[in-house]
Amino acid sequence: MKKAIIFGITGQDGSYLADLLLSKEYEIVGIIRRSSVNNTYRIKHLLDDPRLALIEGDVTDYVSISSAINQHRPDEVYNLAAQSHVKTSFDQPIYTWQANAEGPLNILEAIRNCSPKTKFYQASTSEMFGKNYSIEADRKFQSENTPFLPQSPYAIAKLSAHHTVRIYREAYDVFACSGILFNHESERRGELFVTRKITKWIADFFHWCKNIHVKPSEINIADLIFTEEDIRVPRDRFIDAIAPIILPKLRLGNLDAKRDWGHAKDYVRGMWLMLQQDKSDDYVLATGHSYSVREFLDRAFSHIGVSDWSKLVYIDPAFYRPAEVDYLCGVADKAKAAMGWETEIGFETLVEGMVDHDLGLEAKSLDWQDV
Ligand code: NDP
Ligand code: GDR
Repeated sequence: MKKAIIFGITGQDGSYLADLLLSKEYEIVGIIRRSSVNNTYRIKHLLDDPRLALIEGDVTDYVSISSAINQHRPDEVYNLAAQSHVKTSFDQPIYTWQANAEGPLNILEAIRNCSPKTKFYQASTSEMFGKNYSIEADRKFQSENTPFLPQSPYAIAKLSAHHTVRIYREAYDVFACSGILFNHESERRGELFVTRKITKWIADFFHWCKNIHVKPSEINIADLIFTEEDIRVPRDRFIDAIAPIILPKLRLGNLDAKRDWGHAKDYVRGMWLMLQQDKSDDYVLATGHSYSVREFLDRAFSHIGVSDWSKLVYIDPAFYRPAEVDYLCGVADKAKAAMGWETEIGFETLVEGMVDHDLGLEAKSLDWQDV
């Protein structure tokens, strides 16, 4: 039985990776941060599995990391731990550096010193490309050959870690891989990332409509009063309304940014595949398709029958970033050729699945009567 340590097991990717490794009969040690609230809800379905052990640790603390690696000497270590919110990194650049740049360095040093045969996966990111892209035959894209031009403290720290991985591979002969992963989402996505923020709000809106006895698909915008920041139901029209009369609008920032969005389940399979290769290397994982936040809104709202969402969204400057990444579209040809990796879950299925999940309709078709 192989043994793996997962840093960041309580996050979106960590939880899916744990599902995958357990399905492959691994023994897993998950490193979790002490927290005053329960931070294991994404892995609650795994907590009784005897093959999973959780121990406390923090990637900024070399002592806890090296002691875990020394004690378990795992076959594989996956570092998914990070301060992963790009906008937050502008407010907390120093902590972001400690977690995202020094954290992986701490883990690699512990591997080099205590368990040099352990294979290592680092969660690199398309954010490292920042403003840069390659162009061929009028197509704009990023691949392993596109130069990096990071646009945030988050991306700068991740780029440092990316180069650290390469140095440990070349200078110390550690089997270390970086996956340059483009955005991947799911029903387990953190609620402050734009996709989940949208699908959660749509579910709130759907239930709000239901409480005022109107289907979202049949809602007459003229029956609602819109102020800049919220939506109201006129009391004279919905005399029996039991819902809150006021619903705050969906507050978003830049709707024109384009992202290459896939499903996290596909991406954790790619992480695992990287560590099963004969040689360590870096790979882009992406779908090859790019959509704007606006297009994500179109798809998500149309799933509940709303075609014009413009009055339901409030553009709030607070959600703009001091520096933005405008366009991401990855080419994962190298991963496909070397490992046979490609995505199985497309954009529509991803978006509709997230909306259905937030509506409480997982695995059911969307039916007004059921909600
Ligand atoms: P999440 O934010 O969902 O999860 C991050 C995880 O890291 C959580 O388990 C969190 O713990 C843990 N963590 C944060 N700081 C520390 C620390 N100091 N010590 C130990 N653990 C810590 O991120 P995702 O699952 O979405 O992403 C996984 C990794 O992949 C991250 O490194 C991210 O930067 C990177 N990435 C993600 C992409 C995506 O689209 N999802 C794309 C490219 C890269 P807690 O639960 O306690 O907060
Ligand atoms: P990103 O994801 O920054 O790409 O990083 P996020 O969902 O935060 O933003 C995507 C785009 O949407 C725009 N946007 C908003 N974003 C948020 N969070 N909230 C809003 O209200 C909002 N309105 C518009 C953003 O400006 C941006 O252009 C994610 C993380 O998972 C990183 O850890 C990972 O490395 C990259 O993906 C690849």
